[in-house]
Amino acid sequence: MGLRGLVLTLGVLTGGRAWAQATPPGETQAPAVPAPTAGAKKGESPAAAVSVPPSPGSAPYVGPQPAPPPIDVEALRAAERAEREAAVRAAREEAEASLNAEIFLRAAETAELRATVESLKEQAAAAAKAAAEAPPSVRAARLGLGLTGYVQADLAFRQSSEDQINGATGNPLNEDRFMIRRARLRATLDRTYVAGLLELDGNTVNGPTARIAGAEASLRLPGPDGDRGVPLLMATIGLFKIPFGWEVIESDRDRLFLERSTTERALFPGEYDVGARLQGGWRFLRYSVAAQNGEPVGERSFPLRDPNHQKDWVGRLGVDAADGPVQVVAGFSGLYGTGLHKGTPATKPTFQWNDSNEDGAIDPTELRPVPGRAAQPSINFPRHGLGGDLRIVVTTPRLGRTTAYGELYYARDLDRAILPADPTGAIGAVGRSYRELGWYVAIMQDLGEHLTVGARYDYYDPDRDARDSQVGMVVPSSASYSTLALVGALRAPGGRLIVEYDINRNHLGRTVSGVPTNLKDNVFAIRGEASF
Ligand SMILES: [Ca+2]
Ligand SMILES: [Ca+2]
Repeated sequence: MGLRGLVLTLGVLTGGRAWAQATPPGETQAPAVPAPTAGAKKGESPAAAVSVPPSPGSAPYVGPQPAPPPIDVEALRAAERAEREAAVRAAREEAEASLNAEIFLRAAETAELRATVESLKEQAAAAAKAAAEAPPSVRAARLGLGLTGYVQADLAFRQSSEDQINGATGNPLNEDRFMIRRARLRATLDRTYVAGLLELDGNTVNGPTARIAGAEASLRLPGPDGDRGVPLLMATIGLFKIPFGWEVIESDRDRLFLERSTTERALFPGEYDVGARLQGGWRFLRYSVAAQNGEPVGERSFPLRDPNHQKDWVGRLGVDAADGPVQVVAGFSGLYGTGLHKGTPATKPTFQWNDSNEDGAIDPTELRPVPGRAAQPSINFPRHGLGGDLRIVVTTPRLGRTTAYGELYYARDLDRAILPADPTGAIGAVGRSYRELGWYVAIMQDLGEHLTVGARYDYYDPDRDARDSQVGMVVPSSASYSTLALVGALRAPGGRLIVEYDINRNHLGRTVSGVPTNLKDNVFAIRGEASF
């Protein structure tokens, strides 16, 4: 381009000069030649091109030499100059064109860059505006914070509901109602060697209630899978679920059935108790052992407190193995603890009037002295429970998960909610042990991504030695409860809509002839659940 033009110009110039030097003016040998054309190669001698040798046959000329034609030097120089100027002009034009092209290119690039910068500026402004209008993020003092929560709101219809008040407890007998069953907020701390948890619960089961649900502080030794896997050893102190069986420790937000089985609600009411726990796993083995106060949240007299210094020892040893689409969880559990019979204060002697003839007047025979009674001390009694659980989960690609599980409970004087045990010989106590037996089997089936159905049958006998008095005779009786729960759930990542029908069987009713019979108590319930 420009460079080549310059080189060409220089070549022309040097060639021209060489030719001018080789043929000085006045030389006879070289005739006048036309100026080399612009296409002449550099270095080509113009003299060689014009030498004409004499023809061999001609006679030698002996006369005076004709004067050579005069060489027009000025014309030659003018031609040379014109040629040089043309070359320079061409080179300049070529350079100018190249420069113009360069300038045009640069201008286009600059425009493009400017447009890019403007666009980036707009994006930055939009991002800044969005950030300014965004909701505040959760701040935490430590890394590893987790925040989850859910709401379970129920609408239930129960056959045994009556628009009456229970005289003993003062609670309404009507259970056809809307209810916030659980509204939980849970914050967790998850570090390599330290873990923590705080869970709060709100509900309207017995009126508006806000309470602590879980609180744990843990030290842990991570297993081979690191922080996310099961720790080799984790030592926890705080408020946590009683580590017995499967159902007690199952998360409420995972369970398909609205409530746990009757046995679980009798033996471990409320699930949570305060204590210390060691738990962990190695490969497929799982273990958990805890010492707890022995008075769970749902216990009636001293929930989450401890009226005696003995602690309840409870633990579970099990396996959790997965092979392809099949997962098996199984374990044995045991509990040994100490319950308390509440003592009574001393009473003074009193008079009692019993209007036996119902005339509204005091007759001397209706007055009766009631002697005072000394205070009765509280009495401890032992209690224990054993359990086994098995759960099999099979995942099929299209259908989803099929889960079959069951659990068996055998216990003595462990009931703390439905038929509380009190085997001591104190006044007002039952005076004998209750042997409790309960079990359930359940199956759940996913039907695609958004539908799950399930059925569960559970049985609970709070007193296997129950007797009944009929026509003056004591006869064996049953105090058992059984429930068939049928449930269907519509689920999405953020929540579930669950419909459940419970067919309850009990022995709380009496026939007209006085024989214990079923008290109609079926329940239909709808639950809306939202979770994050
Ligand atoms: Ca205790
Ligand atoms: Ca009377």
